[in-house]
Amino acid sequence: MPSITKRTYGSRAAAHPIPVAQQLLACCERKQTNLCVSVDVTKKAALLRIADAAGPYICCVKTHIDIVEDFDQDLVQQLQALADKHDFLIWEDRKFADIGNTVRLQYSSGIYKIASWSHITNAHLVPGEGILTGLASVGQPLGRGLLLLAEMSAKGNLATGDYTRKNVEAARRFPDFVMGFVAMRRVDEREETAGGVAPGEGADYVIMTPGVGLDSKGDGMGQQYRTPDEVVNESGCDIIIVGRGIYGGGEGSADDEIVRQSKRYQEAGWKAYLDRLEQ
Ligand code: 5BU
Repeated sequence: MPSITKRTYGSRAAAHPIPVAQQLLACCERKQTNLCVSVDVTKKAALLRIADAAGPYICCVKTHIDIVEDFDQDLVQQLQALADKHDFLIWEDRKFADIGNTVRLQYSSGIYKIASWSHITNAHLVPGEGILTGLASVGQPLGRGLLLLAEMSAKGNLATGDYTRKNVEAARRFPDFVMGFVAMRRVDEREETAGGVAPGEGADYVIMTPGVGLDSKGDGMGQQYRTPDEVVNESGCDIIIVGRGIYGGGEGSADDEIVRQSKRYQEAGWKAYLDRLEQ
């Protein structure tokens, strides 16, 4: 079997054990996009408008639902309708980081009921593997997938070295729920595991990568940007996550500018993927 970076999204979709990873990879193949738009805005109408404008060019919408000032269940329903209309998945970037019992409640309950609408969510391993048991108890029966935050994009972040390796090892113990990593490179490659052949080695993990920008190198608050080519072709990541590069950081970008930037990142991300397959 060729290494993951040499396989097409379509072939990986067909073989993947986690249904939501199959859906995501198949969507990439179908729409010829590895672009996830990160919609970090504080108004419901702006979130829906950006998701609708970017919709044809993306495989996933990433939300921070707790920053939306006028959140209601209708927002979730409208977002789900857009996901159906445009064929994309929804990822709530919740970054769970508590003990199993607490995250179980945070994931299923409260105002947001994240597990009821978000195909994908993510977690830090800081509390230990109980966080995975807690989240899996809610998400797995619903067919959801989890990303572990093995690395981060921000300058000086502490998700490095042994911590990153521990994330990969923990993922291998939850093969029906952990579908991949937020990471800056292919953290799951053999040489990155702690010696020898780990159980589950060879599993297919989707690497989703923030800190992507074509026009800027940072934001003055620690964010560090790389190009789609650096992320997908040079570093072997699978999905590029772009926020302010698409909607300009405000809520007021015109729809045609959102469309223009979404197309631009889609084309750059897809070209990087084709170049990676060819090399
Ligand atoms: P930007 O506007 O493209 O910089 O937005 C990046 C998004 O990705 C934003 O929602 C962050 O919360 C998210 N992010 C990140 O930037 N870096 C990380 O390491 C992780 C998430 Br994890």
